[in-house]
Amino acid sequence: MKLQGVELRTVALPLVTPFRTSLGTQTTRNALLVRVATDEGEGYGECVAEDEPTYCPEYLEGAADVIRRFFLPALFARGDLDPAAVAPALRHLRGHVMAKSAVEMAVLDAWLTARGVSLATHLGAVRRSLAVGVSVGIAETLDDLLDTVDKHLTTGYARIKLKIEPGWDLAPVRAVRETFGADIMLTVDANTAYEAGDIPHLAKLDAYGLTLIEQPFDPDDLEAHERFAARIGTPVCLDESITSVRDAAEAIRRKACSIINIKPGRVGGYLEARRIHDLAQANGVPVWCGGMLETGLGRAANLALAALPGFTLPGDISATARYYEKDITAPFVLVDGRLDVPAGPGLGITPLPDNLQELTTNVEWIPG
Ligand code: OSB
Ligand code: MG
Repeated sequence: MKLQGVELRTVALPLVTPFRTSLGTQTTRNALLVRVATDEGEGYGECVAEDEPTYCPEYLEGAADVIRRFFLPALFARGDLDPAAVAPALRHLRGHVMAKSAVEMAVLDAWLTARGVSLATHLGAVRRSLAVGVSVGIAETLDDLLDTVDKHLTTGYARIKLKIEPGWDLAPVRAVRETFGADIMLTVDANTAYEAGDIPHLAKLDAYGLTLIEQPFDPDDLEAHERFAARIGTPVCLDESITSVRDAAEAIRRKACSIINIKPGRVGGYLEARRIHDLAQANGVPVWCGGMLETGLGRAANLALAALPGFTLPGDISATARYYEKDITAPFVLVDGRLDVPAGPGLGITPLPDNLQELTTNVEWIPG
């Protein structure tokens, strides 16, 4: 497949309600879309970098810049391109895993669409629909939180994840357990808001039957996660700390986690995500698919990945309506608490031209 040109497009999707985490409050999802044009047809990728480098070092404008300035010249220089060749062709360019993931995703979509194969089939999916979870932001009051959780449980979500931070941890978890009972699947995510000195405090979460505690400490601080995991009965899950299959191997070896959140963008793409899945499965470590408030494109691809056999916990792959009134694709709707895994060629979904146009804030065509 020969790359002929690439379109970089920024879209702005207003959130139905603000999303607050220990990292900040978000009211609009600005997303960078990568459309590759090739001699065999086109494909779409989504870059999950956010506006600011708070979750990770990448940010949206920086991702667009590194794709435009460094990735595309390297890829245009190649005569022939297939999905597995993208990461090796960009390996000499350090970091920028989210930007790399978006480009690889677009090439996967184009290449698989031309061959009539779905991403789910290509990755090795074993399920056609999935029970999914929802990530619940930090609320103003416990009553507001309980209303929100009630609404999500009524909608049919199979797992509730509460965002926590110092000052908003034990009380919200206790309130949700007391109100909705011991049977709901409940997890928490701190997005690195704690320090090793908080271990005795966080260990009190053991009383609430959580399925996992996600990323309490700094991405670099495997040591603190290791100590915490040794101290607490609740499984520790890593998100920000895992940016490659090598990181995953190290974290498993050191027992810094017993569950891994896999986000394709955070690890450089869907193919590396599958390698982490395979490694985790070989080590008996459950994985689940994290989310970055994706548009319908990223959501479609995440559903394909999460249909692999080792993804044994519900992912942060909520229905479109959880975040957006209007998306660039047709909405994903929860039916009996499940989302269908797209079965069509490539991502199995394409943007709706009118929605795309309405939500676009910037477009740039880069010829090969
Ligand atoms: O830590 O999982 C996270 C959103 C943005 C950045 C980081 C995270 C999240 C979420 C939301 O938890 C996941 C989603 O619903 O897409
Ligand atoms: Mg997380």
